[in-house]
Amino acid sequence: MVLTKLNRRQFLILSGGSAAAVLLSQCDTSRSQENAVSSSSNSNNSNSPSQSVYTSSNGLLELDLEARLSSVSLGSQTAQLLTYNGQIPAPRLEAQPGDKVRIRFTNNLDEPTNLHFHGLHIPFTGNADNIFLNIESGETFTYEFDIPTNHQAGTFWYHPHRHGLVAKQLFGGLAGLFVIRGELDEIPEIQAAQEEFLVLQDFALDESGNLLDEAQLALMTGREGDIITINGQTQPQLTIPQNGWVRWRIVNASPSRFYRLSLEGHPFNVIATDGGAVAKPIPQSEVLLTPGERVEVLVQGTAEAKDYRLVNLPYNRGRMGMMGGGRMGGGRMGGGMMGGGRMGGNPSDEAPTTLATVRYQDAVATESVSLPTQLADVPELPEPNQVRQFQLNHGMSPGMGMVFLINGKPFEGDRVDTQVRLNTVEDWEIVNTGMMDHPFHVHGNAFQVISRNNTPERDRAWKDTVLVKTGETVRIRMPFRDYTGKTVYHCHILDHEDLGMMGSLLIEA
Ligand SMILES: [Cu+2]
Repeated sequence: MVLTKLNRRQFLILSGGSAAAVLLSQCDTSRSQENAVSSSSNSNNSNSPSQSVYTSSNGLLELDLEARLSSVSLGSQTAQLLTYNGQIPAPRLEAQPGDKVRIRFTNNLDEPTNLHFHGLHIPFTGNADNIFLNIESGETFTYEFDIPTNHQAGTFWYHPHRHGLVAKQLFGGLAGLFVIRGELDEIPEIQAAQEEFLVLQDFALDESGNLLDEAQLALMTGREGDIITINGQTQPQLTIPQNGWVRWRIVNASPSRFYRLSLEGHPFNVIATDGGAVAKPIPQSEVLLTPGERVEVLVQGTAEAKDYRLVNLPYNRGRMGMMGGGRMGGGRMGGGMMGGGRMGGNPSDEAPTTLATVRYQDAVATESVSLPTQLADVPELPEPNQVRQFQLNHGMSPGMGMVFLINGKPFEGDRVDTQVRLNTVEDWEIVNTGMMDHPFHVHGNAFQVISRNNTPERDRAWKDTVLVKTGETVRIRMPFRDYTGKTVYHCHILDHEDLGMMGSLLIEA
């Protein structure tokens, strides 16, 4: 088996007899190559579905993608989940700057949906990253767009974004990686590292493996499930080359759950955030990943060779009280609308949980590996043309119950909330006056965090989702480049988005 530099140790197998073979038999000659990837790190769970990878070839990434209910092995259970092409997580898509992407998407769910390409700088109108599209059950729609020739390399992802159904569909399992290859991947030290993708998802199932009904979930807090998976597996075993480096490319694909990740005995070296590379590696003992965020870290395998736990540390992101009162005594409101326990909605603030076990494997010669010193030029943005403020809060609405608001208003698709000019730079102050943390996400253009509560941000980085804690003001600086039209910004606790915490952004020439 010949292994490429970028996915050494990932054995490429053309799957026979599966859906992949059916897809390949229908394809024209220009179709992108699809490979089923069976990583040795998945050895803990041999009956999990194979994850496929679609890679562009000759400038074209082309595939069929079908959203449907599928029977999937999840931990010790067989689960009925919402999938793209029957896979949890969905197929990984890989393209390069300048490529054309064509996705023939079929909605075989029993309700409308669409696709959002989270973090990609592509048009947000027409048949590109257009979250206003409504693809009805049974319909097929062809997405087609070009990746700009100057697009950042990075870890992006795709998921449904049909307003009102986003949290439900993501929590059903609909999420996959969209990787743009580029300069970061060419740095020799990074090429030498073992590359792994970690898609973090959580699920809530009944005893028969069916998704829990929404009535059983804590929607106000943001739904969380007690089954946490990495690449569709519960507590998988991951590997690090002894004396070498592993590059973990992590996405939080959960609708509400925060992950505060720490690996016993091993610091993380952050090399990329949502929008691609940072200037140089940033050592951190832990990484907080809120819904929608991505991070890339390098980890060195030079500790004692034994098993280490990748843990999710406690985090209190706040929770809703009975009638929306404030937080009490520096802690959180106890209980919340749905009570505690399994469906209490926020178990992640209680105790560390083990997400995976990490083991050393395949010793690498020590002298051949090192941490890269310089990764990318992250330019300082010019002073803003305009400063705006966005207040995140919640309230009661007659007939609607609890609603989540931006600047006092719940989302309405026909309204334009924020109008900006193309080729300008703006500072947005995101003010959280509510009692829960809200990760704020903007579609279409990446931004840089300038300050949090007036404390300047230490490291310059491209982001598209930023945590705004309760009581906090986060200032972001954003250039509006290349594309005009209407898109959105919203809280990435997707129940909050579905319950109104979204605004529309019109970019005009
Ligand atoms: Cu929120």
